[in-house]
Parts: sequence; structure tokens; C-alpha cells
Amino acid sequence: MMLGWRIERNYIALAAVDVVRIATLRGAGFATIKRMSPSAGTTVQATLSVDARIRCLRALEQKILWLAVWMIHHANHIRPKRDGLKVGGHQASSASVATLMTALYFDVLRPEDRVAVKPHASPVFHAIQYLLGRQSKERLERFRAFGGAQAYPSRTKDADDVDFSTGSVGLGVAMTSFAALVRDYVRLKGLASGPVTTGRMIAVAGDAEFDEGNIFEALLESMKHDIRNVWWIVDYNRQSLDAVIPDRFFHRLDYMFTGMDWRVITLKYGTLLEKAFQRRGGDALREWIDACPNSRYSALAYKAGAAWREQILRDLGDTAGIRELLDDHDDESLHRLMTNLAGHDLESVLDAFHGAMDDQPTCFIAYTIKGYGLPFAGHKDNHAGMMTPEQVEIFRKRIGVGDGEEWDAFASLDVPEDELRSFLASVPFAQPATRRYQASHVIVPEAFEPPMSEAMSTQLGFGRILADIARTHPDLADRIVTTSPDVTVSTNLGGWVNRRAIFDTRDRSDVFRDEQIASAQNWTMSPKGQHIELGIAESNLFILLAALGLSAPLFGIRLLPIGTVYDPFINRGLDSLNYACYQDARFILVGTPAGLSLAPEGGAHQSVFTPLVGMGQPGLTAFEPAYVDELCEMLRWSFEHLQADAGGAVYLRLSTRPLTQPARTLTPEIRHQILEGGYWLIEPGPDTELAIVACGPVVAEAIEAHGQLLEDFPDAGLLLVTSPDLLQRGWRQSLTSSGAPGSHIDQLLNVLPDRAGLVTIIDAHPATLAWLGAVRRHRIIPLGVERFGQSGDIPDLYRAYGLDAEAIVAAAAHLCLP
Ligand SMILES: Cc1ncc(C[n+]2csc(CCOP(=O)(O)OP(=O)(O)O)c2C)c(N)n1
Ligand SMILES: [Mg+2]
Repeated sequence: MMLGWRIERNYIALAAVDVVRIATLRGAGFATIKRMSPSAGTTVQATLSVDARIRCLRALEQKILWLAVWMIHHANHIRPKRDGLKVGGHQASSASVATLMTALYFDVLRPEDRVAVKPHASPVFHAIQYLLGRQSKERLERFRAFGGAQAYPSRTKDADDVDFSTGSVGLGVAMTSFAALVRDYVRLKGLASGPVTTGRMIAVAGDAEFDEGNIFEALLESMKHDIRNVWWIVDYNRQSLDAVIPDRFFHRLDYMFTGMDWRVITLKYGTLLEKAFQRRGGDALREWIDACPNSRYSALAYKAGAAWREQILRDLGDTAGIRELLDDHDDESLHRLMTNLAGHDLESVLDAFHGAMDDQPTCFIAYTIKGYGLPFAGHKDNHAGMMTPEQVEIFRKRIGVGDGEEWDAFASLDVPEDELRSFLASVPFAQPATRRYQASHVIVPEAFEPPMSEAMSTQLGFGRILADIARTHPDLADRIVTTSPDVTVSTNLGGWVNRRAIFDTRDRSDVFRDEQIASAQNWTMSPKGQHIELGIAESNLFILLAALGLSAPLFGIRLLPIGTVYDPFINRGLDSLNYACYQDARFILVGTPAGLSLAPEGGAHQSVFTPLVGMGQPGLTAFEPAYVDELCEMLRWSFEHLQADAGGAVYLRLSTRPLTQPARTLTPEIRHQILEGGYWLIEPGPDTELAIVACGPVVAEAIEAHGQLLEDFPDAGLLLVTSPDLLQRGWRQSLTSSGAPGSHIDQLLNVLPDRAGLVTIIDAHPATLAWLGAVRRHRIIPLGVERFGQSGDIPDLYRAYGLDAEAIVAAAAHLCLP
């Protein structure tokens, strides 16, 4: 139990645009609240007694709990249903966090602060925004319905200004830490100034989110990068989805945070319990609660008054003072006392938040009860529990919401409407301010010059192009930020890093350099650096890319993030990648090296189905170049795509296999086709029976096979696919939009006679290209990799897995010869 943070004094919290002076909330004094609106420059002034403030906040706390309960009830029991599905919603999770959210949104937050709200508090978040006039009643009525308020807060789908999407537990929490890193990145470079650079990044987390390892990966990284101004507020209700969680865990959590230089503030007991502890027998009562197993406490919280009395009498009946304490409480007030945890005690919560005004990262562990104030409080099965219509009716009457006033923001509260309205108008978070920025466009050159070399891999080409951009396109380069989970050098970012250095919040010299030890790599760190080096945790890479990729809307500064990762280890961070895309973050992901073509490194490093990830992941456009001049086009396009209104993120799958580069200057038409998804490397003749379709570095085998097949198929063509993803998407869309011109792949394959056969080949799962047979109903044999890889050289591996010229020739013969 730790309450040392409780400071019985006046707070004076100063921020650039926000002056808040609050006399201690426990005293009888008055609070003067004076706030300057940062954008409008107007001054909203309200002078309210502390009691009046607390009265308003309590009224709002009750209102948001009611609205959350009602929103879910309405969606499940009142709104007509068409499909027999349970709509769901989380009344217990919402009740658990109502006090914390009230304190945050109606008192503590400033417009520049950003919050990741735990997924199952979505109804509470929407209710708060409704009271602040930022959410419509219609959308609340359509909670979890098409076009209505989303089940889990969504940046892109919700209309009420969600800062960070949540849903997959753990990721939103980590996002706040990486967003803080990005905030400091733009601040330290002088790209942004003012309140946007001082905003706090706050996660309101469920306690079970801390079972997710990604949180601890992010915590480690937060320490390495000296993250500031981050709060993680844990709704410690000791329940997850299935059950009550074990007792031992949270003592450990404390150590983990303090070990990472975070401050931990534990909010355990509320004011009633604190008072009770001062009485005779109070120490014993506190010890009893401290020792009470989570499950027992939860069960008693569910059973309520008489059960508390019985249990305490049984355990502490002989302790002096306990009987008197029990006698002084009827069942209802005993229940209120025993469930008076600090996470439901508004004053305790406000004190704690206002007491942490410096920039040290802080974890608040707020003891709460899942379902607090509702009939299933503490019940282990309450996660998906739903109040019955009768229970909702009783609750409605108990808190005095009138029949027909269920959606009314101001009705049936202890506070007069005028007073509440003026209070709401004075809430710091409610002040007009830009919260979604439009960033100016970074100009992208018309073309990048492909590096000169006869034989080169796409990975090497990528490194050269980037280093060249650093040298010859400084304005563009200034906005590029690269990052990698400990594979910077081995993914060929070394040249770029040598030119643009490593980002750190402080200057740190490269000791090897200072000691004059020869190294190809300059590892100097400073706030000027443009590469963020991460430890080996791919999930962190994707969440950092999510944060960097939202720098424009969050901080008003356009960054062009590029993250490199070994292609197979994309799978390690898939959910985080999905999370980044779900929020419409804009970044370039470079997966390299990829496929069997990595050869000697073996099966644990050879990716097999990542192109299918590229095709299947919404919000991500995937390319796989064969040649470096194609990659130049793709990169240039990507920098534009990252900035376009209807743009998105990009995935480039690259290889370490050196290939002879074609001596050519790309025509505008071919440049265009590369970005449409493919082009004829060798045009088919009018009467061909065969086309080879290749993607990526196996183009070499396709060219070889094409040469061998010319005798039998003199008109054979070779189609080079640069993006299975774009081709497939274009084709699919053309099927459902009548009157639209045929898709790019349709036009490409249109030149083939109906009887022609296709042999497709990719160093990845054959399904990536197998669908091409459906475009114009050509017969097809798709070649590719379906088994785990292994060590070998390219000839051996390509032969063993059917990727060599011989396999292509055999497939062509099987397909086209009688
Ligand atoms: C990655 C992931 N796995 C599983 C789930 C399903 N799930 C939803 S809530 C939940 C438990 C949440 O418990 P907690 O975080 O403690 O939230 P609260 O008790 O506040 O509802 C689980 C397992 C999920 N949303 N995300
Ligand atoms: Mg929980």
C-alpha cells in the first residue's frame, strides 16, 4: 500500500497555455481555474468552489457510467436486430474505469495530450465525447452498428477524435510510449514547437494487458530512449476475460517499472477506508484486506454487505475495535466502505494525477472493481456480462434517470444544468484546439537515379538509393526517418546512417571512432540523427512505425518513415503491423532479405508467405522488385503515397541475390506499368501458347527458361510482376465496377490467346500468383515454395523447391505440349 504521494497542499501546475491552480481538493477552500484556449486565444474562466467542482465531476462520473450502461443495453435489447447475433459491449469493464476517465477527461487532460483508451472502455469514451459535444446521440444509438460508435475506439472509423485505436490488448499501451518518442523527435529537431511538443501520452490500460509481452518490450525501449511525459494508468480490477487474476503479479509489476526508471504510484484505498484505518482495529482491517486473495475479495464484492460482515467477523471478530466498526455500518454502508478502492475515489485519483506533473514516465496502478456499482460487480464472469432489462430499470430508477430521458446529457443530476454546462465549458480538454493536423507536403523528385552497377541485389540497391537521397535530395532526406530492430547494417541501411546518424535525445559520441578503431559504420548519436535504432523486437518496430507514420496528424509534421526487418520476422510483429495499418499510419516497410534466395542462411530465415501478407493486409501496398531501377520507381511512388489523402503504407520485399541489371532507360510507359503491378519484360508474339510470369529475383530463371523454350514456343512472352498485390486488387475491383476499363492485369493478359498457358514463378508461396489463371481463364501452373526452406546455394535450393529454369520448362511442357 502506498499513499506517500498524497500531497496535502496546493497544486500549481504550469504549462504554456494552461494555468491551473487548484486548492487542495480535500480542503474547504476555493479553486480558481483559469485557462487560456491555445488556438482561439479566448479565456475561459470559471470560479468554482472545490465542493462544486467535485459535485460536477461526480455528476459526470455517474452520467458517463449510466450512458455506457444504457448504450450497451440499447444496442442489445432495444435496437431492432436482424441477424440473431448478440451485439455485446462491456458494462463491467466500463464501470471499472468510469472514475479514472472522469478525472482524466473532465479535469486533467489538456488538448495536446493523447490517450489510448483500453478497448473495453469504448462506451465510456464515447459517452465522454458526447457530453463534450463531440459525439452525436445518433452514433451512440448506433453503438456497434454500421456507421455508429465503434466497439473499440478507432482513429479512422470513429467520428469523435480517437487518438490511438485500441482493440488488440497491449498494443495501444505501447503506442503511447512510441508516440512520446516521435513527439520528442520532432521537438528536438525543431520541426515542431508549442503545446504539441509537451502533450502527455497516456494509456488507460486494463490490467490483463500486462500479460502481453509487447508491453514489456516497449517498456525496455522506453528506458533506452529516455521517454518522457508518458502515463500508463492501470485499471487494476484484478480480472481479465475469463477469471480473477493471480495475486502475486502486481507486486512484481512495481519492480519492473521502477527498474526501468519509471515512477509507480499505487492508488489502493479510498478516503472512506483510509478513515476506517485510523480507528481502533483499523490496522487489522488493512492487513486483512492486504492479505485477502483477489478471488475472495472479488467474490465478497459481488455478494455485498452481509457477506463482508460474516467474513470479517469470522476472521477478525476477536480483534479489538472490529465489532464496533462493523456495528457502525449497516450492510449497505459496509459494502460501500469495503469496496472503497482508490480507483473509484475521485479525490484520490485527482490528487494522484495532479501530483505527477513533472515529465517522469509514470505508471499509476489504480485498484478498482470490475463492474463497480453494477449488479455483477466483482463476479468472475462479468466481462461479457450484461445487465438484464430489469436490472437496468432498477439502476435507472436508483440514480434517478427519468423514463424517456435516457440519452439526456443533463437530466436527473444533482447539479443544475447551467452549472454543469459552464463547468464543461471550462474543462481544459474541451477548449478549442487543433487535435488533427494537416502537414505540409514534402516534395518528392520526379525520379531517382538508379545506382550504376552491372550486378546488384535489390537490397544493395535500396541502400545505395537511400544513401544517394541523403546526398542529393536534402529536403526530402530531412523528413525521412529510418528504424530497424537491430538489423540496420545487415539490411543495408549503413550508408544512410553514416550520412544521417543515429537519433538520441542526447549527444553521444561513437567511442570506436573516438578510439580510432576502424569501422565502416559511424555510430554517432544526437538529436540531429535520423535513424532510430531499436532492440530486436519486431513488434516495437511496427508500433514505432505506427507512431512515426501518424506524426502528420498527431504533431503536424510530415515524416517519411522507413523500417527495415528481415522478411521472415515480419511474422513476429504481424499484429502490430496490422495495428499500424488499422490506424492509417504511413510508413515504408522493407522486408529484406526474403525467400529461399537467402540460400545459405537456411530455413529459419527464409520467408515463404510474406507476399500473401502483403496482399492480405489492408492499408498496405506491397511490391517485390526484380531490378533496382524498378525499386527507384517504387520508392519515389511510396514517398508520394505516404502523403496522399487516400494513400497508405508500403511494403517492399527485397532480396540479397545479386542479379545482372538490364541496361535500359525506363520509358514513361514502363515506369507507369511498374507501379500498376507488372509489365512485359519480353512481349509475347500474337500467336503464343505460353507466357512465363515471374516476380522478384527468380526473374533470372524465368529468362533462362524463356530462352530454352523459344524453339517450341517462339512467341512466348515473359511477364514481370512487380506487385501481385496491386494486380490482384485492381482485378478484383474491376470485376465489381461495371463499365470501368479492364484492370491492368486484364489488359496485360488480353494479348494472349485463350488457349495460352501461364507458368508463374515466385520465391514465395505459389498462391501469390495462382489467381492469375482466373483473370482471362488461362490454364496455369503456379510454381513457388510451400515447404520450409533449408541451407544450400541457390542452384541446389531452386532445384529442390522447383524454382529453377528446368522446373519452368517442365511446367510449360506439361501445360502446353500434347
Ligand atoms: C491480443 C488480444 N487477445 C485477446 C483479446 C480478447 N480479450 C478482450 S478483453 C480481454 C481481457 C481484458 O482484461 P483487462 O485488460 O483486465 O480489461 P478489463 O478487466 O478492464 O475489462 C481479452 C483476453 C483481445 N482483445 N486482444
Ligand atoms: Mg482487468
